[in-house]
Amino acid sequence: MTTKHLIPFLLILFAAALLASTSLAAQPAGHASLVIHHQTKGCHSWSLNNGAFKATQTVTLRRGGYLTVTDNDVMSHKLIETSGPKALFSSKPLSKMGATLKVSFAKAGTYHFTTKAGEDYMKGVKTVGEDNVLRLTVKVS
Ligand SMILES: [Cu+2]
Repeated sequence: MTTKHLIPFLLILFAAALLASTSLAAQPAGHASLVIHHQTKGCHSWSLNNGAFKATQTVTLRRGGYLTVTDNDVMSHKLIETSGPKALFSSKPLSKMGATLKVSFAKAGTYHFTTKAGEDYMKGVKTVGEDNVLRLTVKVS
């Protein structure tokens, strides 16, 4: 190989390496976790992968990926799918503190969820303002 041919060859190598690294970075995760906790204002919120606690969360997963949801709130929560392809629930509602469930996503698309909080929580729990409605968008590609 002459020097004249070496430069375009190196450029192609560089472009290929760049392409490979960006496609790796664009690959969505196969797993994410959500934790619901109790708070005085709004009663509850949830955190995605140990991030900030908010009422509304959005997560991107790869096809075949799954989500674990843990209820550390003082009340039960029922995770309900409101739209999108049918997600697969591993178990029953989050009926007590520390309960965990797994949701799997076999199909690409946008899934929407909400939770229905149980009213059966302990007496004496004080909250401020309207109870938050937890919402979740899962984008699967
Ligand atoms: Cu709550």
